[in-house]
Amino acid sequence: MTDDKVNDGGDGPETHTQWSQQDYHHPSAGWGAAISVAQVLGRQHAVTSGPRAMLRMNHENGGFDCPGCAWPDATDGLKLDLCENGVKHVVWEMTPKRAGREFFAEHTVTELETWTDFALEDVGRLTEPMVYDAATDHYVPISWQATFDLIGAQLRALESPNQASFYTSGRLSNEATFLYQLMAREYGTNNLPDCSNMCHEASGRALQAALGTGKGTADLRDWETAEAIFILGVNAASNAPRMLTALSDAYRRGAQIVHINPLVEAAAGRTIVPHEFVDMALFKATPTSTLNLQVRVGGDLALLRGIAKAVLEEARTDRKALDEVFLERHTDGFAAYQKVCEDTEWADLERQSGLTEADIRRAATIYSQSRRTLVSWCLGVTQHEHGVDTVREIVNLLLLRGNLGREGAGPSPVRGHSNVQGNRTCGINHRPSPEFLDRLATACGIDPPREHGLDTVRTIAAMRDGSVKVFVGMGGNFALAAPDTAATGEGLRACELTVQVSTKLNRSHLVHGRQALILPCLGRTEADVQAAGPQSVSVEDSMSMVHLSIGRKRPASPHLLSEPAIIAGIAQATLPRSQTPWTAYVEDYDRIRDVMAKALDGFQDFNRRVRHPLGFRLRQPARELVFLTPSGRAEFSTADLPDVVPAEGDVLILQTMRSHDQWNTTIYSDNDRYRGVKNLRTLILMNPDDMRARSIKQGDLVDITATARDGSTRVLREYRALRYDMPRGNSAGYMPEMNVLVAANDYSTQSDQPLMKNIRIRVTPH
Ligand SMILES: Nc1nc2c(c(=O)[nH]1)N[C@H]1C(S)=C(S)[C@@H](COP(=O)(O)OP(=O)(O)OC[C@H]3O[C@@H](n4cnc5c(=O)[nH]c(N)nc54)[C@H](O)[C@@H]3O)O[C@H]1N2
Ligand SMILES: Nc1nc2c(c(=O)[nH]1)N[C@H]1C(S)=C(S)[C@@H](COP(=O)(O)OP(=O)(O)OC[C@H]3O[C@@H](n4cnc5c(=O)[nH]c(N)nc54)[C@H](O)[C@@H]3O)O[C@H]1N2
Ligand SMILES: [Mo]
Repeated sequence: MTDDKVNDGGDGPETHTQWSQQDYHHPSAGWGAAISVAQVLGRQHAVTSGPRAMLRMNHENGGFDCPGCAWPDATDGLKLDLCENGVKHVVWEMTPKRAGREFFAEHTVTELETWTDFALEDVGRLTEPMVYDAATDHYVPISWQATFDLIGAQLRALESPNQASFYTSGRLSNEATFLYQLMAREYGTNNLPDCSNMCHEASGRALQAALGTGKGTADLRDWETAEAIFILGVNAASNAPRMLTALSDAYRRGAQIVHINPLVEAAAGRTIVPHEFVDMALFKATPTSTLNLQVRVGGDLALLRGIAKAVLEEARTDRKALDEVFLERHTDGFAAYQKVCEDTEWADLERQSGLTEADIRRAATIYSQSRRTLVSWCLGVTQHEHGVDTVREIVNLLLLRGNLGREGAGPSPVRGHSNVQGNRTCGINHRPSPEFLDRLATACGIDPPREHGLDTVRTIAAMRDGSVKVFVGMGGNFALAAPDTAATGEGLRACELTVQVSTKLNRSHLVHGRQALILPCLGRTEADVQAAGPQSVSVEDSMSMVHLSIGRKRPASPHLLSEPAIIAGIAQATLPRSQTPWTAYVEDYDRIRDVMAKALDGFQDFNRRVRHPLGFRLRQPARELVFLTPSGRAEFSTADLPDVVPAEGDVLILQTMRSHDQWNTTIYSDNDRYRGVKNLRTLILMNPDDMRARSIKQGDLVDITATARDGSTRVLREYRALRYDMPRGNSAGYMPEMNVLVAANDYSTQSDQPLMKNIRIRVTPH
């Protein structure tokens, strides 16, 4: 890469140190993590404030919720259950560095475009609102009131509210979320795309169809009592590190732990749990796996169906292989599913899963010997064309043995952002149900639009064709996180106005509309003081626990506003005749919670219940065997087995994933410790035989050409090919850099999720 190249994004810090790759033999977490934490604290000059903040994180009373992943807090509420990546995440927000007005005066936007994404965020926290000045190509300071007036004028001038789109990244609190969707709907649009559209849309739709609730049913206690745990398509050691604690506990009590992943990730090895100080001191590691199955990318449905087929075969001689009472009482469509399994040939299951019949049967034996089975999954399952079908197959398999509605069992998706699940619960949904809208209308006295709005991929298309003219990003980094970096950039640049509510400088501030605003907000760790005093907010974790989060740190700048205050400011400027008490809501968030209690199912008595030490759990009807489906039962599905093996021999399937040292588009370093890689992100991991077949040697520079469904091609040049243990025909590399290769139109017809784990590529020597 040459220095003057305009960055299309994602890069970590510039480094002149030689890259390297070695096998990783150490346990996950443990001392490697501790050392890495120390380095991060040092780099961000947070050696004393960092550890003090950690002690307040995830604490049952008066702490703030870790803004990292959505894994729930320990059920006893007492363990100091921290993880390396949560610490990195918090420290990143608490940096003493600042991106103030002097910084913006020194650098034009054109110059900043050449910076790496690491360098952009590393400038530090944003301190005051800024507006883009086209005459000088600089961002210049602007007052808060002027930003609201500008946005209000622009939104009021649109011909239709549907010409604006309001994106959410899953960082927003429940209270901010509720106000945000209220503002959008009172204004008149359901254009509420969110990061979930790229993440767990498939899970939500599949669980909704099968069980009548779009969420997992298992909680942490179930993780503590399961006899078998299947984990599909999650890199837990990096992305949900606190799962390691659950896995090592499970191993010690003799549970079976099956990892299903094309790569043998660190969580499929052994771990040293960080809060177990004795183990840390003695370097005592606990295994976190009993079986690893290296499925072909996209081959999970075939594997799951193979397990079901084997269990059904077993049931011919052993009636206890199935839970017949459960099937009879609680399910619909079993006979059709049984037939589909019987009709699918082992040869097809082997070819599509990339596994042998013997391996599949091994997993089936574990499944049928366990009385309590839990299945967990993340993006390896969802970011495919057939993501919905695969999640439904997970449910099919669970139903066969009644693994639902009882302890130690059930579906348990690992969600992404710390409050992405809460955002959906509180109304971020471009396809709201009529019941939701009716209740909102009554509780808030508004007349919300009924037609469905735009999601992420449709917002990109609408910005490009000019039908969306205003983009508001409530958190996140849309320019980089969304598919097809070039197309997304084209869309954002075509907008009349782009507004980004952010904590740090990022690519989405540089890829902007004709007018552009940066609105800096408080972070989760910071004190939010309003007229009624210090405010707390609530969040919902992956397992439906809703609890309070309260920041105590002095805000990064006195000019920051909270997200609710920013939303209220925009709403008042946009809706001058609004009857919604925006000011009163911001003065005291209890008032927001009071209206949420009326508008949202399951939130009655919200203010009181959320103040319980560990919060409260949202009711999961499916957990109680109440299925809000058309049949009133849990529904089996009978999807066709998808063909995931490319017909052309030279095509590889590329999956894009996170390194250990990044948080989505925030990149902390160029290392990926558990995969043994140092100082390199522009890489593609390949099977050694696939490299040999293309005359590519370890570390060679290659070009990667992706071919979209419409035949169009996208290229990334000068990536380094590295050997990695994975099925032939597969390859892997990092998001967000590789979003350049994901065609904007290549999204699942089932979930509308971009195919970020299923890109057809050809790799050639550079
Ligand atoms: N530290 C940290 N934590 C995070 C994040 C972060 O960036 N950094 N991001 C958060 C967010 S928003 C999310 S959504 C989650 C993401 O959490 P993950 O889903 O773990 O994210 P990825 O890094 O995309 O990893 C995908 C995993 O699926 C595997 N995989 C790929 N294709 C397939 C397939 O076809 N089948 C199977 N079985 N496996 C496959 C990959 O090898 C990899 O292990 O993590 C959250 N937590
Ligand atoms: N190729 C490929 N692309 C992917 C994925 C993939 O696996 N492969 N994964 C997809 C997934 S699962 C997701 S969730 C998306 C992530 O998409 P996003 O959520 O849009 O992206 P993030 O990188 O998490 O956003 C980081 C920015 O959030 C801002 N921020 C941080 N904290 C706060 C806060 O408290 N408030 C506000 N307002 N802003 C804050 C900071 O300015 C920071 O720059 O990416 C998707 N993109
Ligand atoms: Mo995500």
